[in-house]
Amino acid sequence: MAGKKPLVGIVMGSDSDWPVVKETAVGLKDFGVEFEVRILSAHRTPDEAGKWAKTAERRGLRVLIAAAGKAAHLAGVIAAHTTLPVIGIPMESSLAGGLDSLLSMTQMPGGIPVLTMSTGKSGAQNAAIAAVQILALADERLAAKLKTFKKTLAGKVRQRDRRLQKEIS
Ligand code: RP5
Repeated sequence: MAGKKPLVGIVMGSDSDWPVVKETAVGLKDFGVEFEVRILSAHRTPDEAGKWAKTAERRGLRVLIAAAGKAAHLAGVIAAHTTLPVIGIPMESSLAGGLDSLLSMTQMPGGIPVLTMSTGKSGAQNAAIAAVQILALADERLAAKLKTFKKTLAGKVRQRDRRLQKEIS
């Protein structure tokens, strides 16, 4: 978001990840959270990826989100270079729907956690909400927005249930 200092840094391994990662950007925008988004690869641009992670904290970022697929090392490499929380989004791939990405991202060695979401758009959406939840620990305005968000979700389910009850009555 232009003009404001980003609090969340999103990084993805390829522009082919963007159609899914866009959901994260939309989610953060919905909560009014400023973010930056970059394409940086653990394998193709390792130096830039490491530099981005190393400088993230002093540039004011508070939560990092990393999306990658296949041998999905990006989130782990980012986590290796920072003490900021790193949320990972495994991208779906041609191998078992992205099981390779999920395992690469989630099977981190002790001491270097990556907070791994599910594959697919719900994972990308949850990455945004998880980042907001972390920021909300020190931001009452965001905490209130999260409570409203949960109420809205519950309201939608109740509405669907009412519709179903009508349909079967
Ligand atoms: C990963 O390899 C990327 O994150 C992407 O999910 C996957 C394929 O990349 P492209 O070949 O489409 O650039 O590094």
